[in-house]
Amino acid sequence: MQDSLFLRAAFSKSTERPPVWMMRQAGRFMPEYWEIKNKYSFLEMCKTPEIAADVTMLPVDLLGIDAAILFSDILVTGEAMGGDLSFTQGVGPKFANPVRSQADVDKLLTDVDDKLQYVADAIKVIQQRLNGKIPLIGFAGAPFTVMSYLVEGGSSKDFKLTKLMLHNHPEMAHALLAKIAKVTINYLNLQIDAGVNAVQLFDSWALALSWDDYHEFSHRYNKQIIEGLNRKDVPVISFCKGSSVFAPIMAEAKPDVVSIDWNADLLDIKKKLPAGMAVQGNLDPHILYAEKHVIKDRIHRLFERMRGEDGFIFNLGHGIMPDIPFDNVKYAVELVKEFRYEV
Ligand code: 1CP
Repeated sequence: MQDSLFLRAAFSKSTERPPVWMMRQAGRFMPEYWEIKNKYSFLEMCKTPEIAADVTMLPVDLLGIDAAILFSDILVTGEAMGGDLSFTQGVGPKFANPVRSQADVDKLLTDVDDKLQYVADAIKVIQQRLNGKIPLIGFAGAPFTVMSYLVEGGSSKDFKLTKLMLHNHPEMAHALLAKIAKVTINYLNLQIDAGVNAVQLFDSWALALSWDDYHEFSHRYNKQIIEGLNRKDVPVISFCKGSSVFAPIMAEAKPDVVSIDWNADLLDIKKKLPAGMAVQGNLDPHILYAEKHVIKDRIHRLFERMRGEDGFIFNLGHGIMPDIPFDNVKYAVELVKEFRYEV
């Protein structure tokens, strides 16, 4: 497994071409996903190991990607801590009991490994199905991003209540973030013990934060988490939207890979990181709506830019949108897999 393209690239070893996987590769853009989704609720899918495994395998079988990602969600930690979580089609995730006061924070549980055991069970089933073919990536939400859903009670455009808590009640925000961080360390270690080959920390909404707030309310906890992992030979990928600006700070937490949004020039970012730290990214997912010649041109441009660089995992700058045509995603994966640098 350590010889796989993905793990070699994650540890900045040389590869004949960049490995490819895509954030949200198992999801609504796939007709086969809907065949399963129409029969179960989203949380039932996550909590039934055989179904989670079926969905994890869809992009392995249909797209031929170089790494699988566990089918679950970043919000399962918030649920395990006591959040009343539901996912409704067209509405998205909701917490019916948002965290708005110190009493709400105090009520949240931190000893929740038992409640997340279904994830370990799913990982074991998935690894049997993968049978050593490609690595499996586990993941968790970063404390700031998970906090935003707990405080807002769902998705948000401006994170108004979350930022008000940071600014008016920083001690309350820190108490909440510290609790989520503790749960996240245990949760990712549980995934590592169950057999994932890499882990990714998703701080999707860090871009909402100012430079100082990012240090105080996001980076500090992400660093704690990365330091708390029993990494062994499991690489850690740190993703955030906002990484074009925050990547050098993200690197201080010492992940093996920094996953970059699409705003930055990937090579420029890589040069700002310590030697031996890999990058992942960073195609604008909207390119996958475009015509095939555009997709080809942009992927080849990115590869040309990264020519000669070890430690490059091809991915999108953020997740695949649900209405991106499946054929375009498949075409992009095939392009990457056929690519070889000409000498
Ligand atoms: O294929 C994969 O990537 C694995 C499964 C996966 C992952 C890694 C899912 C399944 N969710 C996630 C992570 C996740 N969930 C993130 C971080 C990545 C990102 O920024 O895209 C975030 C922010 C969430 C929260 C979430 N869960 C949303 C976003 C809402 C918002 O605020 O914009 C949504 C819609 C969900 C539900 C969900 N999670 C996953 C799927 C396939 C779905 C859709 C469920 C359905 O079919 O209705």
